[in-house]
Amino acid sequence: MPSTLYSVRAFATNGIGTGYGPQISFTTAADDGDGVALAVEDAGPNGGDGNNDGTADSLQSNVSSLPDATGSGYLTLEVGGGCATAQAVAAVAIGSMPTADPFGYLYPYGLLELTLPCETADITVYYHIPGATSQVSSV
Ligand SMILES: [Ca+2]
Ligand SMILES: [Ca+2]
Repeated sequence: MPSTLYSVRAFATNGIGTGYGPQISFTTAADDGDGVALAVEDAGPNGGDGNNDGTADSLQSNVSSLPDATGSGYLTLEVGGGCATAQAVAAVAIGSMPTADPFGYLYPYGLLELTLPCETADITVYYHIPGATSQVSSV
């Protein structure tokens, strides 16, 4: 969603007439479209730049920083490889998997769910978890 200018003004009417409050205007920040609230990304690791590329993740539709589903810390998801954006990014608990993992893997920091508007992508996940080794995975 692009940034949007809003103007609001309060008014009250009684038997004497109508009184108006001051007009107040504010501009909403542009949403980068990845499904993670700007404030959540801005509160992320490294001053809101979880992939440490020098640009706030809240300005990058292909980078999402959000708390993991277990409350352990933040995860940063980075989409590349010709896919320019991730959508509807969310941290989900392992219990939300439709079927049990047939390989028996453990997911100590839950799962990330996302929608990609492309067929293939390189996905990197950065783990910002106290006591955990930062890990990069590409699929
Ligand atoms: Ca970044
Ligand atoms: Ca983002």
